[in-house]
Amino acid sequence: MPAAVAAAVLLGAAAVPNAATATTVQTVEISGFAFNPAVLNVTAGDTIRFVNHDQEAHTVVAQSGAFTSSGLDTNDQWTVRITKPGKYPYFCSLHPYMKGTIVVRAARGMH
Ligand SMILES: [Cu+2]
Repeated sequence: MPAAVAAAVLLGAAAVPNAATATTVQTVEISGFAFNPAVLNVTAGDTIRFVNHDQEAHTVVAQSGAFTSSGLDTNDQWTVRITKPGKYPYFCSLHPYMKGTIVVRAARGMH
């Protein structure tokens, strides 16, 4: 099925040993003008979900430009899936003192 293969490559699933396995979702809670946890360790291919519990809007912007969220109002969620291992420091563009880091380690079998 060429179409399915193309879709898998587009999603970076080619690097995941078993593409049929559901992606792991990890959550960063935004509350009190802070990202919790401030440092989140994930595996390549994981999905990171940001949930804003504040009454104030926030955003999630990678310092490298690797990802940029839309504006998150109260109780809004935004997810990003990262397939490339590395350190991803990010901040809130509305409150630049709000900072966090996502550390992405290689999935098993990628070494
Ligand atoms: Cu903010």
